[in-house]
Formats: sequence, C-alpha cells, structure tokens
Amino acid sequence: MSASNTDFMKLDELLTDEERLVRDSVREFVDKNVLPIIEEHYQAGQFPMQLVGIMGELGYFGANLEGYGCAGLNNIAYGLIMQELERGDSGLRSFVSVQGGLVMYPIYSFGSEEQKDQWVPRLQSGKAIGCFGLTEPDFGSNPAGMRTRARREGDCYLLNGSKAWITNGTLADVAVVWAKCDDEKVRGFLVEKGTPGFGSRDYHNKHSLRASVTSELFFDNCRIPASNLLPKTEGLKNALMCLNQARYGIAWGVMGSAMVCFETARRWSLERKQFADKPIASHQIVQQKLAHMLTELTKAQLLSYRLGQLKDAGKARPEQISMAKRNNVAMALETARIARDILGANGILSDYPVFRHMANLESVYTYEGTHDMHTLILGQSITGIPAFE
Ligand code: TGC
Ligand code: FAD
Repeated sequence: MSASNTDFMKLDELLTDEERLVRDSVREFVDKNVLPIIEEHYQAGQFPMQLVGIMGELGYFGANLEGYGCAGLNNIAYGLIMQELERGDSGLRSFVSVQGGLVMYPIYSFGSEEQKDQWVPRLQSGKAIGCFGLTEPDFGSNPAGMRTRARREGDCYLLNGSKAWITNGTLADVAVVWAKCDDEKVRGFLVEKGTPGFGSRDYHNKHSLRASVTSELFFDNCRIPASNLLPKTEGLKNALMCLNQARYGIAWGVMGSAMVCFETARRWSLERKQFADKPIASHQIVQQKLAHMLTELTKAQLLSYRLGQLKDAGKARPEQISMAKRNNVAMALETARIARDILGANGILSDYPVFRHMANLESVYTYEGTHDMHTLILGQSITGIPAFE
C-alpha cells in the first residue's frame, strides 16, 4: 500500500528519522509476517502465537517504557507501531496494547522492585504473556461497582469474584486483577497462571476480533501471597491510569485500519466499471465518499500527532485521550463501512481486508470505554457536570 495516498497533509515531514525508521520497520514486519497469514487465523478464530517471540525481539512490547530491556521510544514512535500493527489486524494491536499498556505499565508504575525485576523483562521479550482484568459481567462502563474482593488473611490475600471479556485471559502467565479490599479501595494484584482457585475460559464464536483471545476469569478462594499486591495502587484511579496508555495506543492504531480500508476502496473504485464502461470512481457520489474518508483520516492523524507531543511533554490529559479514542475509532469504523459499501458485494469477501477490519472495529468502539462513555467524559470536562448516573 502506498503510504502517500493516506498522508494528504504530509505528516511524514514532521516525523524524525527515528520515528520514520520505526514505522517503516513495523510496516515491513506486518507486510511480511502478518498480512499473508492473518485471514486464515481470523477465520480459524486463532491468535497467531508464532508472532509473539518475534514481536518481543523487535521491541514492540512496552516500547514507550524505559529500562528493563524496553525500547524507550517516544510516544509518536509508539503510536506509529500501533498504527502499523492494526493495519494488519486489530487483534494484533490489542495483544501489544494489553501487554505494554495494561500489564507492563502497571507493574512498571505501581509495582515493587521485585515485581518489576520478575515480570517486566519477561513481558518485554514475549517470554511471558499478561492480561488485565477490570471488567466484570455486571460492571463494564462502571468498574467502580466491581464485586471482586481481595480479603487480607495473614501473609495472603484471598480473591473471590470474576472478570469478563479479558483479552489474552487464557494465554496469560500473569493477570493484573483489580479487586476491592476491606477498606473498599480498589487495588491491583498479580495472579499467576496455575494458582489454585484461579480459572479461565475463552469466549467462542465471536464475530469480531476473531484473531484475538478473549476470556472470562474466575477467582474462587484464590490465595495469593500479600507480596503480589501492586503496592502503589490505592484506588480505581490507578486502573484508569492504565486505560490512558491503552486508549492512546488505540487512537493511533485504528488509523492503520482506516488506511487499509480507504486504500482498498480507492483502488477498487478506479478498477470497477459500471454504466457506460466508466470506473465507479468517476461518479460524484463515490468521489464524495472517498473525499470524506480521507478528510476524516487526515483530521485523526493531526489529532493523534498533537496528542503524542502532549504525552511526550507529560501534559496529555485523560479527556484529551478520550477525544482521540472517541473520534478516531468512530472515524475508522465509518471508513471501514463506507469502504465495504464501495466494494459492493465483494466487500463481504475475505479476499479483501475490509470486512475483517469493520467487524474488529465494532469491538474497538466498545472496549477501553465505549464511544458514549468518552462522550460523557468530554461532557464532564466541558461543563464540569458528570452525567454518568
Ligand atoms: P471518577 O470518580 O470519575 O474517578 C475516580 C478517580 O480517578 C480519576 N480518573 C482518572 N485518572 C487517570 N486517568 C483517567 N482516565 C481517569 N479517569 C478518572 C479521577 O480524577 C478520580 O481521581 P480522584 O483523585 O478524585 O480520586 O470515577 P468513576 O467511577 O465515576 O468513573 C469514571 C468513568 C466512567 C469515566 C470510568 O469508570 C471509565 O472510564 N469507564 C470506562 C471503563 C473502561 O474503559 N473499561 C476498560 C476496561 S479494559 C479494556 O477494555 C481493555 S481492551 C483490551 C484490548 O485492547 O484488547
Ligand atoms: P455496558 O457498560 O453494559 O454498556 C452497554 C451500552 O450502554 C453501551 O452503549 C454504553 O455506552 C451504554 N452506557 C453504559 N452506561 C451509560 C451511561 N451512563 N450513559 C449512557 N450510555 C451508557 N475489559 C478488561 O477489563 N480487560 C480486557 O482485556 C478487555 N478486553 C476486551 C476485549 C473485547 C473483544 C471486548 C469486546 C471487550 C473487552 N473488555 C475488556 C471489556 C470492555 O472494556 C467493556 O466491554 C466495555 O468497557 C463496555 O462494558 P460492557 O460491555 O459491560 O457494556
């Protein structure tokens, strides 16, 4: 795919040599290793596990963290990694978002030195896989209501409850689990695979993110050492801070899906002929659709770039991240739907990547805060009035 077709405002010129190098190397990785196999994995409902070690070696996990073997990239380069991975498939970007933003980040930011030494290098290299358990069957948009409990008993915590819709739940060697303690404060805990009382089970027959593993987690008197508490967590706020990392990655990632859908539709419209042997691209309605898609993608690129600058300066506010997640996912989903329309009947075939991206984006619209939750977060920021209840 020619990147120039989706770089209308020449954002490439704003990138540093390092940022461009990172983007181009991930683009090559995706072209060589992901695009040839992803459809098969999607149809089979399997995550391409063979890519985990390679992505670890290439430094994609926790790439914007410093030390412990992490690449220490800036947030623009990190965003470009997400964009290129999601150009392959949202499931691949999800894997990397969760591993870096939702597992390595909380251990790195709220963990003890021992926890960091034990887990961050293994997660960085892909030798260990992590998952993040916040959502519960009855508490999705409102995690504050969670029922999972962690009761202190001597040198241990006893966990009881369940988590729903957890990416990589059955694959994970370590789960970052958020639970309410006796003082009613939510704290984070590390629960290792195989701990008695900890179970997991995958969702099957998904119509979206089929090349990603999504699971339920169960805790039935699951006893973990007190040293598995993330010591710097003391409220839901710490869990929400992790979401900022993942939402930022999503804002960049979905531009990859939009790029591939736009380019597929553009090319198709130039080749497909209807009426008087003219390509459908010669009709004003089709041109309007292409113009709309590219304009919205370009606006999303500018938003993400500026957000990346703010994040690098330590000034990105959660509501700014919400604006980018909300806008960019909606843009990508609309782009995928219009691209599917332009391809006509062929748009439903797996010969083209469009429907797969469209179906994936339905999940991305919902996870990491639904589109409407981000509307309410922005509403609160604008008016000072929370409208959640
Ligand atoms: P609220 O009273 O507003 O906030 C509690 C405290 O947290 C602070 N805060 C944040 N801090 C950092 N970053 C954020 N994004 C923050 N949002 C809020 C807030 O200032 C307050 O601090 P303090 O000092 O006053 O105590 O809390 P609330 O319970 O009313 O909830 C607010 C709400 C609705 C915005 C929040 O619950 C929310 O974001 N809900 C959406 C849930 C969500 O996004 N879940 C995602 C689960 S993980 C996932 O989906 C992974 S997808 C994986 C993949 O990529 O595959
Ligand atoms: P609900 O909260 O029940 O919302 C349903 C609808 O009601 C939405 O349209 C919502 O916007 C609307 N709504 C809710 N409250 C309000 C309100 N106050 N005002 C107006 N409208 C409202 N979670 C994790 O913890 N870890 C993961 O790794 C993870 N991975 C996921 C992977 C996939 C594939 C999916 C689909 C989800 C994943 N999730 C994960 C869960 C995800 O974060 C939740 O699905 C999401 O937060 C929404 O919760 P819910 O599905 O319970 O929907």
